[in-house]
Amino acid sequence: MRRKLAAGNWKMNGLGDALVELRTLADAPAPNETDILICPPATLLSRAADAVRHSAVALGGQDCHANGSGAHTGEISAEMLRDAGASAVILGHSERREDHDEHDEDVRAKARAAWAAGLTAIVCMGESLAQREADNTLDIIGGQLAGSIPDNATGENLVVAYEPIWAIGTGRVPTIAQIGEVHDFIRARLERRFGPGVGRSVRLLYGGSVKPENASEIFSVPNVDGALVGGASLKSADFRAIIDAL
Ligand code: G2H
Repeated sequence: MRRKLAAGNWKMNGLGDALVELRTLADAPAPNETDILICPPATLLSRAADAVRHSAVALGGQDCHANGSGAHTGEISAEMLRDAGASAVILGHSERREDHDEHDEDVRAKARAAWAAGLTAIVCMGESLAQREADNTLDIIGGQLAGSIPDNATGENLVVAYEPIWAIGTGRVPTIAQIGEVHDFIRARLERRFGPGVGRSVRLLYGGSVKPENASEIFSVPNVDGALVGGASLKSADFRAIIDAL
């Protein structure tokens, strides 16, 4: 039985006063069957760790370097994230793939680094609008799955997030049938590659314009085990409503 996961990706949002929202989230009673994760900007991670101490809210990073340490000015290692209080890290988000020219092999190397540091890798993938309109969605997802995820995945160290690029921050959401088709495909590919035990235990998140208003419908789709939420995770009331819809 897979536990539900509500993950918030604050992206490049949040100064110190954003911790008020985090404390509000952490102070409210959490549903037993749902894991809650917030990925704030790295500058807030240590203070966020204080804010969520003794609560059900876990923390994650938004990216990490593939190396453990060294001369990489401006970069953050997986071990540093762990040291600052993270238990997970988002990898291969389309904004990283597009803005920083990250490719599947980069994401795969980062996932290895995350695992070496004891972090769960939340590996993101998704097609562009042009790729969907050309009917290439499953080929694209299949390639990203094969290329971005290292061997030795388990239900504990890996979460896969399906985020169609055209749905991110746009308010456009795929149909239930479209989400279901991709999530079923990802599940089948994971089972084929890692075996049924691991393949069925990896949690699959949907991401892209998840809001309190559409969360219940999205969560009704089989093989959707939760959400990776951007904009709507910045306000604790909105994020709480999404958690409650799971
Ligand atoms: C997709 C998502 C969070 P939003 O990037 O990863 O953002 O919910 O704002 O579309």
